[in-house]
Amino acid sequence: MTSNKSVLNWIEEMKNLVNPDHVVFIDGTEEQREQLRAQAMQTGELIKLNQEKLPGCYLHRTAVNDVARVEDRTFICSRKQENAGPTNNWKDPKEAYKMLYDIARGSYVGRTMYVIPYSMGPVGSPFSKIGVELTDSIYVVLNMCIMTRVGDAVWEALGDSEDWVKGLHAKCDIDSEKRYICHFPEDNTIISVNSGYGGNVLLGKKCFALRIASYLGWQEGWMAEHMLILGLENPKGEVKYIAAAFPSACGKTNLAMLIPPEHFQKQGYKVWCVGDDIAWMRIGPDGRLWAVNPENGFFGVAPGTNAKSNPNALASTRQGTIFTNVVHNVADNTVWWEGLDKNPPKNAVNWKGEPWDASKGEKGAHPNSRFTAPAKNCPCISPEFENGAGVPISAIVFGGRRAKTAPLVYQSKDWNNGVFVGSIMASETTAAATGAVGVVRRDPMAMLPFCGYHMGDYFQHWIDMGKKLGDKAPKIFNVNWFRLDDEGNFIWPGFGDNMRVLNWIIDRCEGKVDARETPIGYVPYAKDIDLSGLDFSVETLEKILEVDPELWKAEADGIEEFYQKFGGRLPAELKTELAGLKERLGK
Ligand code: GTP
Ligand code: SPV
Ligand code: MN
Repeated sequence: MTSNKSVLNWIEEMKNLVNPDHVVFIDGTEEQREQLRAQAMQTGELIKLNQEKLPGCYLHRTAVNDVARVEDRTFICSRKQENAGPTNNWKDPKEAYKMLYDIARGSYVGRTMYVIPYSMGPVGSPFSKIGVELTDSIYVVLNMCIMTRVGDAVWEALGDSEDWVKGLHAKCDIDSEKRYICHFPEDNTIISVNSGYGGNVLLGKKCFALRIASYLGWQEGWMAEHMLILGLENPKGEVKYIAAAFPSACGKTNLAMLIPPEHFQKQGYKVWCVGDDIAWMRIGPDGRLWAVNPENGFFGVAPGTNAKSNPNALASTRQGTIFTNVVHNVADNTVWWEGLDKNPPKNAVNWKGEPWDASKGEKGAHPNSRFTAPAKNCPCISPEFENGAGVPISAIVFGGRRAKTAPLVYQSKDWNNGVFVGSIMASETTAAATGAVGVVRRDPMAMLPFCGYHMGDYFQHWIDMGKKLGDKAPKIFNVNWFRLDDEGNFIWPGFGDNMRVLNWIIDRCEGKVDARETPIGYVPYAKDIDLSGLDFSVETLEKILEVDPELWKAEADGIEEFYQKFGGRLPAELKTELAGLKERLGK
């Protein structure tokens, strides 16, 4: 418990609003978690899985209308509309509070208010930040206990400080018409109503660690990014760190935990996972950029995860994990999803809770079904995972799903050009958010749904960070694992083989390889990507390294149109970069 006045006053205020029958403080102990699991099993909120095969694992199903983030119902409630910028939905904070309080009023009657004190980053580290989430969902409590550091130690670290983030979550009736995910960056406040889906309700994650934190980072001179962090160890035992931003369901968890192809393993290469979704980055005392993963677990996409594509993620889910919206294999009380193996269970229940027969062609797991797994389960978790000072970043990598246009990998010319490369990112949409899937949209730095302020100011912040970093700035790259052939198949094998590209990236950072200059940046010579042990021809590699000037001319038009949105808040440096690209393309 806490005696922090700012916390107690706010809890009192919220209690009066939502009117719970009981209030329970989450203390972080296993005993309390076990009690909550027992309660959730009684109501059907959780299904206990086969404890021999999956110890400590549970299955949960969300409401069928509540399976992904809702970007059209997510709002940045800055006092001035212009500060939310053209890429965010905005509501006036006064009106938003009134609307949300009207929805949440009395909604905890007959329910319990759980008070979750949590730390983003190791508890007590100077770079960590504290939040308090109020929720009426045991599922949220148990997920937060995996995804963040929860418990009494957090109250101790907070002391009587007023520097913490308020989060109110109310399930209400899971009414999708009254679902709102609202952020008040100037008040350090988040309110989420009428949802029970992870990204909308685990308020430490996208709401705090990206939307609120990106705003705080802008104010305080650091960066909160939608990035994985990995360490690449070479045969000499040297580890270089890479941070990479890909949009939702575009391969961060997979890359963060990759297992190098045998040829590289034998030489002694190894990948260490520091984080799979979010990076908080600051300039360290040595002038370099240092990154921390503020989370404590993985909220990963289940479909496609298997012993070949991502054995480390699969291993992470074998104990203490909550599965959401996957198939229930009733025969042995385990779980299944598309792409786990080629043997869908016979006696099974789909993500909606209905009897399911794979042979009828309908998917059993929701495409955005997820696992919530403790980071410490991951066989390749980095020894630096708990290090509050973070790890020094050598390279920043952007990437997305592009069937054409973007080559397998290229390097930007310098920091400002790299910010340009990040700002023009485009990717096909996925099932991680509601709405159409497979439509190409601009998603700058993979932050389109997560930037808590004006995207033009965000670009400027990136430019300014580069000025401060000077020649210690990480090198910036772009990758695309998703080029398609004429039949619609992925050309590049991806997954573990992406290691071959990471090696080129590190070699470039160390000035060890030459590259070919193109209008968009530096592209590898095919001979410099090590294809040993892979059945993949140099000709095909050359094809996916091509930069087609005609496609890029059309791309430049698209960028120009996109940039117009930002008006006077588009940094002059990015206008210069666009002009430079057009000139190099002969436009
Ligand atoms: P969020 O958790 O939503 O932020 O997603 P993420 O970026 O962590 O994506 P994740 O690693 O879970 O990958 C999502 C899907 O992308 C997986 O189901 C894979 O099928 C696919 N994927 C990941 N890496 C590759 C790759 O290298 N090549 C191909 N073709 N597909 C990939
Ligand atoms: C994403 O959509 O980028 C995720 C999952 O990582 S969620 O927590 O729903 O945002
Ligand atoms: Mn994500």
